Amino acid sequence: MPLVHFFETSFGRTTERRILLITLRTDGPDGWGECVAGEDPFYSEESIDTAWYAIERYLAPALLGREVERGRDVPELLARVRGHRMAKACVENALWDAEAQLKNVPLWSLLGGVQQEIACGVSIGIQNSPEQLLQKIETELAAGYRRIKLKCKPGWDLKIFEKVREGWPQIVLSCDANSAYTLEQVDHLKEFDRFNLLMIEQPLWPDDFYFHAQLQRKMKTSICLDEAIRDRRGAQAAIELDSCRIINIKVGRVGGFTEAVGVHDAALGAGIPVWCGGMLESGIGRAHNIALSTLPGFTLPGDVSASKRYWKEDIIEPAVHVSPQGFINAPAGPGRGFEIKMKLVDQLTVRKKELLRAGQVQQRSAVPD
Ligand code: OSB
Ligand code: MG
Repeated sequence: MPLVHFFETSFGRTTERRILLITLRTDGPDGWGECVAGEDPFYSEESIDTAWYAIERYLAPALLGREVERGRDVPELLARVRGHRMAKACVENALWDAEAQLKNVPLWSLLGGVQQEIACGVSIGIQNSPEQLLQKIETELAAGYRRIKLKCKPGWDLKIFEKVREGWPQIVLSCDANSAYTLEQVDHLKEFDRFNLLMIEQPLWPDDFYFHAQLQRKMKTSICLDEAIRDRRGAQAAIELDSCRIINIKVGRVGGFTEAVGVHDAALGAGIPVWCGGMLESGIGRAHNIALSTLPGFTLPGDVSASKRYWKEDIIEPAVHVSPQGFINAPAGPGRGFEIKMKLVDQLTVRKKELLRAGQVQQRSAVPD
């Protein structure tokens, strides 16, 4: 799916997405999952191709033909496989999706959500010029978004923040480095404190807690961890070490809804605010992010934005809409609360495979390999 506008981070530019979707057949309704892994292993170790491999070879066989009643029973069935969290999340979340439909409740309430209105922010990538960035900010603020997050890296940071603060001294502003700095740049990073940023997201290495704690002691701006938080245990460690004062929760990054709720609970218990991150998802991942964002600890605006910021036509119906005040309403219907546009999904599909339990014969229409 081509993006409406390219998206550039410190690790590269994306112009179109390759997305892996799962339809999970159950005795009841079908559940859908979206794998948020990137096209290349630049954000994390996973990519869309390693997810396909992990699901086909290990994760699907661990579930096929089994009695599994709840989404939250899935992690233990997949636990033998180490890592591959985005692949696991794709499978587990599809089961939650089916479970909520079967129980005839919204997915968000099954997850323990309480907030019917979700505050939305936007993540604005590195642009071709500062002028192009200022133009984008103008557009997003006019659309109602409640927090602007700027991607940054050496050479696209202090000068940019200066220009943005000149135009908008008061807006809620944050930045995301995607691990573009090292501790040798501590004096440079301390300069970020001049711009009244809500947070700096993942300034250092993607697997690090220890040096982030050192940096947090030297900076006033709150550090938020994204890449480094891989599970609830990691969240507890990072909080105890004071490696971060805010956590970005991405359901794919932590391996599924069960663990995402666990990270949320750990943060809520420690008084650490969380928000829902995004991975340029299509509508299915987007619907799942909306559901997660309704949990009580999600007190900061997320990177959960309208479909039209990303796609000419999203694969769900209705498309995700953000109000002029910058909120998304949690859907009232059962399950994910958005229909899949099957015709569009079929048109966009370049490869599909039906995975069956041993001895099962192919049902429904024949599916090419
Ligand atoms: O670090 O939050 C990130 C997109 C791809 C990979 C990593 C990140 C992002 C975003 C975009 O910031 C969030 C979104 O709008 O989906
Ligand atoms: Mg991030």
